[in-house]
Amino acid sequence: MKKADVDYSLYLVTDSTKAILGDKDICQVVESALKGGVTCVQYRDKTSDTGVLVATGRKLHEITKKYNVPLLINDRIDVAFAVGCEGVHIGQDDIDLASARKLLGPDAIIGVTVSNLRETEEAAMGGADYIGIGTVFATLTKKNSKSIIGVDGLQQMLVCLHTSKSKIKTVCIGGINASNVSRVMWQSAYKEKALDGVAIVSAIMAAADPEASSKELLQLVKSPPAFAKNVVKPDQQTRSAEDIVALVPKIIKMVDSKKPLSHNMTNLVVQNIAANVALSIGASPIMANYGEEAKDLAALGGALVVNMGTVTPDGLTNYMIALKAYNDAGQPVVFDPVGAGATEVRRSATKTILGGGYIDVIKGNQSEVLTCTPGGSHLQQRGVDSTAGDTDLTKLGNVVKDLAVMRAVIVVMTGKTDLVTAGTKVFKVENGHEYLGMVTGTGCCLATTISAMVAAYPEDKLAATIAGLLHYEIAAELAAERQDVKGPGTFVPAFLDELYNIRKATVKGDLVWLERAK
Ligand code: 3NM
Ligand code: MG
Repeated sequence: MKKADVDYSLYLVTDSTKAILGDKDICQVVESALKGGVTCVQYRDKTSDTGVLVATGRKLHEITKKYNVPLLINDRIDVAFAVGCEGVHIGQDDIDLASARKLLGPDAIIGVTVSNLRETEEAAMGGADYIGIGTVFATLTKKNSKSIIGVDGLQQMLVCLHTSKSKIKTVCIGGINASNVSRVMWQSAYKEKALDGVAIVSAIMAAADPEASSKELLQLVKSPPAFAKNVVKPDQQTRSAEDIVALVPKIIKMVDSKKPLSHNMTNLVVQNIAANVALSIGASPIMANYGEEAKDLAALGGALVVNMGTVTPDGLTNYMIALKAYNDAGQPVVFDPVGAGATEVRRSATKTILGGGYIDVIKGNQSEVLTCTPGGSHLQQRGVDSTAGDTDLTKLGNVVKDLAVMRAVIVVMTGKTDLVTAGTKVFKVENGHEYLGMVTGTGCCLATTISAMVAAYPEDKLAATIAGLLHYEIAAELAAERQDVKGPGTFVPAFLDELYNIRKATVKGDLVWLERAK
């Protein structure tokens, strides 16, 4: 077996503890996992005597050889040498990479555990064959994890390897199981260096049927998740603004005819107005903050809005359940990180939401969006309405582009000029009215509007997002200009009227309103 041919797709790491292996025989479990399609095995036993390690290692090697799968030994070069297996896996506290290589020779497979950029670079430069990146999610299997890096951290390390043009193979580890594996693989592959596979302990070693679990996991590693079907395509990103504006009437009509569900998990302050906005644009609103309802609602073909307006621990749990339900159903999710940078609780919740599922559209003001960028979690925002104050649109454009690429999302950064991007081109929208900033919940209702558009026209979420923005902001202009509107109070009902009027006019083919798009 040549090292270059090793397939890391489904990498089993064994565990001999009572809590995971139980009373089962390790060799039988590994053999059934191999039958199920495991492509690489690491024998990891932190407690047994050396004699047991060597004896078990030899038995395991007889088995893995039958399946033409490499066997690596955790920590122990001497055991790997005695067993005569294909290599070792070493952590940061074990023997150093250079010495391991010297002892085992150039043909041995040597893998290294990394949890930050420095360790990643060192392992890649030092000639490791692969790295195990972790800990992705908190896991009971390894309670002494140095850091939980999330999908975020994983993405950053892959970007780093991509930049340095490294050929090193990569797997991730920690809390990977059937419920998240296909999402993690997909979210770690967009544009940048892709993950080669996943390393798994308990989801196979503790499974009732390791063969069936391995089969399922391998299938999930290789197949894109449901939400990936309608990701914005490269040619949709490079269109002209005019091409997108030309699609707006069609999208608004789609909302009118399909009446998509807009499922809002939102704060008390805006529930009423968000529901009215949804009705005015022709969508069907439901305000449902209980996560357990999401599975049934997602099956109705609508979109979810996660609005972090009044985040609580319970609320966060509910968001995560709903996010998973919509991801599994392949239905779109709009994230409104209200006040994301205002408190430590919100910064942490933002990280949890972004790392715990796939978001189609992130919509926020400047400081909210900046808080969603890697490294953005340290930014301090004053309140929910404040902006970070940067007016350099080119610079901001690059920030939103990077965010869109890294997370494979559409980003809408609202402000005097709104920026919209899916990663390639930044579209600027200059519409809107200052009254929008004087009424509570108008940002939240924009997310509701966008959710209806992407639900009605999922094949082109970028155009749908821009359609939502134009419908919304031009309605605000038309309302503000009305004779009967004297200020923010009279603006609200007029705004609902104009949202409705734009829809009705568009359905009739009257597109005068759209001439205001700028
Ligand atoms: N190493 P499970 S996490 C062995 O972060 C190991 O380096 C980790 O177990 C690291 O698949 C981990 O059951 C345990 O979550 C992974
Ligand atoms: Mg170790």
